[in-house]
Amino acid sequence: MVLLKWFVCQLVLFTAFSHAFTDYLLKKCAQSGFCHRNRIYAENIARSHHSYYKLDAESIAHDPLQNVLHATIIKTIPRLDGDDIAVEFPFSLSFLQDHSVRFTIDEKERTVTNSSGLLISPQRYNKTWQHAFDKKFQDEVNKTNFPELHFLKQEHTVNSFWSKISSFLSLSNSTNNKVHLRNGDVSLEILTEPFQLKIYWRNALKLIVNEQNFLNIEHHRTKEENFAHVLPEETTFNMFKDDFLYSKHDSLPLGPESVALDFSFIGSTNVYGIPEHATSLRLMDTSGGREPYRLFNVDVFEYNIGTTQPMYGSIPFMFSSSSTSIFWVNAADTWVDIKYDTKQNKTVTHWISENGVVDVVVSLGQDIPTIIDKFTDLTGRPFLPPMASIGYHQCRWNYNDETDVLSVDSQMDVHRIPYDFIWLDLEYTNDKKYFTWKPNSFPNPKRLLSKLKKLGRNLVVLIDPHLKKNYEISDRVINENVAVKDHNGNNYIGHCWPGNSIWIDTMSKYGQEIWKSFFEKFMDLPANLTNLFIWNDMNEPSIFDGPETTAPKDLIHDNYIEERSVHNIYGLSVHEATYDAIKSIYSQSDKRPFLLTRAFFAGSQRTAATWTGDNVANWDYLRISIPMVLSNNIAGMPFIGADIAGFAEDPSPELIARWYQAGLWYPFFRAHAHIDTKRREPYLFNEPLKSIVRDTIQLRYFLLPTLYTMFHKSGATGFPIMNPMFIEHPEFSELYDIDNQFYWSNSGLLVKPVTEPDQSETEMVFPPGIFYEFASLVSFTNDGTDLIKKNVSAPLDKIPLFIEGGHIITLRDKYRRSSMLMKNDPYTIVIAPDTEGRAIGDLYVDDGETFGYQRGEYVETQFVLENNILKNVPSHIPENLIDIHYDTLRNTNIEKIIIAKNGLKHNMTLTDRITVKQNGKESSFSTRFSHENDNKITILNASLDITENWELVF
Ligand code: NBV
Repeated sequence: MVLLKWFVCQLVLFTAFSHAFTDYLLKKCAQSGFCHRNRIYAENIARSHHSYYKLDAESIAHDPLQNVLHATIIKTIPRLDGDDIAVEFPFSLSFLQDHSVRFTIDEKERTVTNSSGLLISPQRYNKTWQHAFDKKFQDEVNKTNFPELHFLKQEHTVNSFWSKISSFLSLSNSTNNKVHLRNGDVSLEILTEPFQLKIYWRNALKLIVNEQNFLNIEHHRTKEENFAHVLPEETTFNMFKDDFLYSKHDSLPLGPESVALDFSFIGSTNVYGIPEHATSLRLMDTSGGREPYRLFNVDVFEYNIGTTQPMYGSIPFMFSSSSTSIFWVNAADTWVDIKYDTKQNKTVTHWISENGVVDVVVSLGQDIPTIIDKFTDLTGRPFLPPMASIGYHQCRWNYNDETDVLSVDSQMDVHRIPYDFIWLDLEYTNDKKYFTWKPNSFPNPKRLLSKLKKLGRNLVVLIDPHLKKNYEISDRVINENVAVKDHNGNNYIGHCWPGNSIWIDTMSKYGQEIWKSFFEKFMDLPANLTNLFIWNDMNEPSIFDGPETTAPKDLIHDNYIEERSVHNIYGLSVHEATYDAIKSIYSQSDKRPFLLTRAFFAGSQRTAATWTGDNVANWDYLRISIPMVLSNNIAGMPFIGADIAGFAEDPSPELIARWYQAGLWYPFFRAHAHIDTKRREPYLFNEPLKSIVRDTIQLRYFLLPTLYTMFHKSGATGFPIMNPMFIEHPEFSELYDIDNQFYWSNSGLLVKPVTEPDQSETEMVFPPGIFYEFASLVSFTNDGTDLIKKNVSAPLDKIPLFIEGGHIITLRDKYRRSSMLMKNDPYTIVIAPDTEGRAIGDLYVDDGETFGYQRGEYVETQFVLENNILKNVPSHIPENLIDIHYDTLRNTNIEKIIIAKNGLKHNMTLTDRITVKQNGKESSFSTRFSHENDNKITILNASLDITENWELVF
């Protein structure tokens, strides 16, 4: 019996971990030289209270041309003989146009003495910003290392001592070791000894830089000199070697190079951001021996949940609930420690990167959307995806051949399941050689594309940056000398899907051109075929025989740059080069590209969507997908989803239903499955599952006008699409760690997907106000001033979904096979008044596929309900409306109006005529309406054009 119990226990344990990622492949902080050294340094400094870094007050100067304050930070290494070593670090500080503060700390020219054979640049890499910042900043600053962007005007000068920098800064009370600067609502103190920055917003202290004195820059020294260059608080662990089993061949040509700094967020014990991690939305405290969060792009098949381990993408952007953010502009391997200090109401964070420079942008504002707005202004707005790409994507590893694809295509129609994109994974290639098609399975890709095109459907194929050795494409890469090199300068050869492979170096301009030329040939299609798009997988890069599943850090990129310095932006460079290629190939038709990338960095949102990688078909992964998608949404990269219903393993029918119901809210809505799983296209399911999934996908399609409007909003301001509760209601601190319930942008749609088995109801939390159950518009009111919790019904065929009073949303609610076929459909609006009888809603419409919107070819309008009058207030109508209307925008009429009666101030009674005021004239139309229940009135035959001003009097 005991033995049996033991056996069962082992079995349970084994199955529990059988699909976990093999942890031991990845370093823990204690196994990573620079992470461990900095943690130890921080621990010792916290005890010794020493500081070795001061800013030389005499060195402060203002560069009027660049509008940058320059100074020198000096690190002094004490020596017993009194002959202290002083190392100089140039410091710069500037204000961006939006009043964000940017500062950098570099190391003065590094001369490498034993340069024999050194193939890499010894200077610290300081160009990450060029990849992360939006192009509009690039052009302005190409001439300088550290861009000035835009600067403040002189306000007033108080202290003449500092007049040399006063032409752009307003200074007050400056003393020898303290400089005060003011710029709009932001003010700043530079403390010189020890070096520290204090940053205020409207006179409230928000952030202290180097409060803990964790600033540490491992300056250049040789192995021989090292002894004299180490501070008493430092350890020399793995400074010149790496003894981690999988990376022990790292040649570490420049020895220790790390940069580290602490930031204390004042007045907040909630911090968010730094995706990608499979953890809660509110970041965890990592003190007390826990692992720091790590940002290092790696391939983590069946990743572990609840850990701070690195994943496929990295966005080094973090903000606090007190609306203060930091963007750590560094693409090297990075670890972040977080310690919440509830006593002092602050959060101490410690950022550690393996090399590069300190380059930080601090933004402050009145609320979190402002902070995200600033971040996406700097790093670029999320691209406006083609309308079709926010529909449903059907993917699988693999659809085997043309017949298979076309049969999925037609079966979806037979079963009335709309979809827009079908995907071809790895196996469509000829022997895993990208830019080729398997000849017997896909003999005629053009034929396939033109068949899909008939219903407006699209095909995505996978193209990865690893290229099989010895074929036309890889040969060209080698001949053109644009392959990534090993540390000896030879073309690096690693193992990936095709066997021995080389990697395209898209960090090189010429490499990008060569990459583009491959697409030009591969996508050489008739002009009317513009429905082929690309998926860049494995671009962390994933390397099977590489350390930690990725590239050796001593590989060499263009310009003698080590992989170590640019690791987290390599994936970005791959997908940007791919995007540019597709854009130029489709330039004739002006089509917007769609592109999916697995690896990402800050700035990836400009050109690509992403997903949460290789999850598993179980409830834990469904649950974690929500905070993961939310985290990317608040970090400027909203176009993300998770594989539905789990990539690896076979999901149960219940899990499938619940995953689609959750996935419909992901901005990127794609089903995907591992090659070893059973087929699970939705039409294969038995009832009632098939109907549940079909209704869910159809609901997504009905909501497309609202979702597209959200994408537009996000493209203008970075506003999250899956939007955490605390962003909409920051006044309730209880919402700061809620990550299983969320809003859809600012539409008022409030959802709590069911992520547990066997549920017939679930508990939701509601702020004050009136809430309508979406399908029935049955309402309830929270008329208190606090949050309330309420159980809501959630049987398997129901999504707990409400619309908050005060909102109007727009639908196209007729079933069509694809989004393109909805273009001629009229709109339906749903009005959910607040307790005062008011409601408001935005609608953005363009052709859904071209860049025409950038030339003003779009309609933007707002519906406003007040005093029983519904107004349409267009804010943008294209000049050439008539021309484009029938051609691309198609139907702009509202046909159906659904009103939640209970929220109306005056009890509305429907007469059979409704008055419309338009162009100073009054008319009325007789209505056909359905009075479905006491809560809902549906006007069925309105004919109101969204491009015109009108008022509807109920
Ligand atoms: O190309 C095959 C898969 C793909 O289906 C998946 O979505 C990617 O995340 N790819 C990874 C490579 C291998 C996965 C085991």
